[in-house]
Amino acid sequence: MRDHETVPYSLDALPDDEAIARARAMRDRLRQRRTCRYFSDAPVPREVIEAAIEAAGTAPNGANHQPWHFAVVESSATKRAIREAAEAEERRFYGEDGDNPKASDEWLGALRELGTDADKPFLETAPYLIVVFAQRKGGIEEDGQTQNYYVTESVGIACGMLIATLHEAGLATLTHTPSPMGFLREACQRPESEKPLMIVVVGRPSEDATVPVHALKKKPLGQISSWL
Ligand code: IYR
Repeated sequence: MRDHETVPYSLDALPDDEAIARARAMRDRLRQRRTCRYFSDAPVPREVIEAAIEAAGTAPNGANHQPWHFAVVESSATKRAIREAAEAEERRFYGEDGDNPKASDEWLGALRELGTDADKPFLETAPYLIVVFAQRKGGIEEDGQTQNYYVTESVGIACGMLIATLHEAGLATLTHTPSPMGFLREACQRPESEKPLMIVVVGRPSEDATVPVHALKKKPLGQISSWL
């Protein structure tokens, strides 16, 4: 290895049975997570959101440039503006604007089991929208110039850690990806060099919240893994 500054790294070694039990416990908690489309307006402590973003900010990423920005939207006016712009895009996607849908028949067919449509009331109801931006450039100093690497992969992993932490805190989330979503840059006052990646809607499920049965079908271990 080339010369570079280091500090020691160690982890407490766990007995095998404890390691297995912890991995299974984490798996079982994550199995409870659902993508939620029905939110209450019950408030959520800001500190939970802050800690979850800090957790996301520990994600492995290209050259440790940490190419992400999390814009937390709590203002009703901004939430309304995002809802209106997102619904306009979604009406075109689903063909609810009177034109042919932008989505293919196959795509619309795949969504049928989820029951989604262009209506996105949760964008106004939920207490927080975390709009996640990917920084194509900037480096660790956010100088707007330095090249970033593996940006989508890095920000994707960070989003996973964000969602897992929010779930651990007893909150419901929805990853929402209106397409195209360039409007989020203006709504969140972010620079041209940043690419909006997704909106993570955060809050408590409404009392009458449901999830589609389709979402409960998880591929078994034998299907999602192979051992070589
Ligand atoms: N963005 C649209 C469509 C949509 C697409 C996929 I793939 C989903 O898993 C869910 C929805 C919408 O939010 O309705």
